[in-house]
Amino acid sequence: MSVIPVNAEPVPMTAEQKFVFDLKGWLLVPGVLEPDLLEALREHLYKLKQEPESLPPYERYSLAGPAQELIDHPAVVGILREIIAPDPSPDAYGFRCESSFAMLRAKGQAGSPPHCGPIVGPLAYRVLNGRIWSGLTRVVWELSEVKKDKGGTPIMSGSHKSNFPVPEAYREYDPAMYESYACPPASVLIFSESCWHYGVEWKDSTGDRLAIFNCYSSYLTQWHKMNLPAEVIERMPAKRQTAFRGVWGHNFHEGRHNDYYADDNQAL
Ligand SMILES: O=C(O)CCC(=O)C(=O)O
Repeated sequence: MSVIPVNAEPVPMTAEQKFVFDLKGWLLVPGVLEPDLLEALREHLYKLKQEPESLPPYERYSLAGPAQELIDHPAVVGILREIIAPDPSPDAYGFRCESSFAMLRAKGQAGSPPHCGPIVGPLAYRVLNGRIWSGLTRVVWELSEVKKDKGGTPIMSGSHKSNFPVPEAYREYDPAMYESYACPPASVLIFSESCWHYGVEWKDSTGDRLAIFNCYSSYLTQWHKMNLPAEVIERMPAKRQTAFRGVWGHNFHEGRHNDYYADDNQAL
């Protein structure tokens, strides 16, 4: 895939991407961000990590400033509609962005040991009638080049729908079991949190790993406690705001479906 402008129409998920996502539990879309946006994101992230007071308070978040463009970037909207939920109306997304963090990882630093998210219940991965439900989905924007076996977030492909518990031996990092990837900066990695994955040590001495980790679920489910103030969401376009709405389906009392964001309809 090539660079996709922020104002482009969402790129539909292809049949091949759907096959790969279902098979492995993850998908890599290389080099989709425009160079100017990439630059702005890298600058935002360094400020956020190293001099947050240089940003206005409402921009001190990995979902604010230029990073708010990533929430519904056209490179991921088409995919999220397929693996989480279609838009319930033209003015609302079917997905919610429920948490986010920025990563600046220097050579020698590592993240969490191998782990996975929910494997049963409403946030677990499943497929029915050809429709994917990736209950808890991680979208990682890689803002630095990632070299194979030198960093990134290796994933145990297929573990999102394993029928047997992952043996103890594979709950430690094993490069034969956890698949690494390589990509240029401006790429996006999308994976089911039900996959085992690993915050492996960054081994590249040519630069830090800069990445933004956003997490999504349906407007009907929630894992993470919301931690984004309303003053940040207020600065977003109306449809983007719906990614932060409350978690419910239908209000029989008011005869209203949950397809809007408002002061009294924010995720908790
Ligand atoms: O540190 C990393 O690369 C992985 C972060 C992680 O574990 C997660 O997204 O759940």
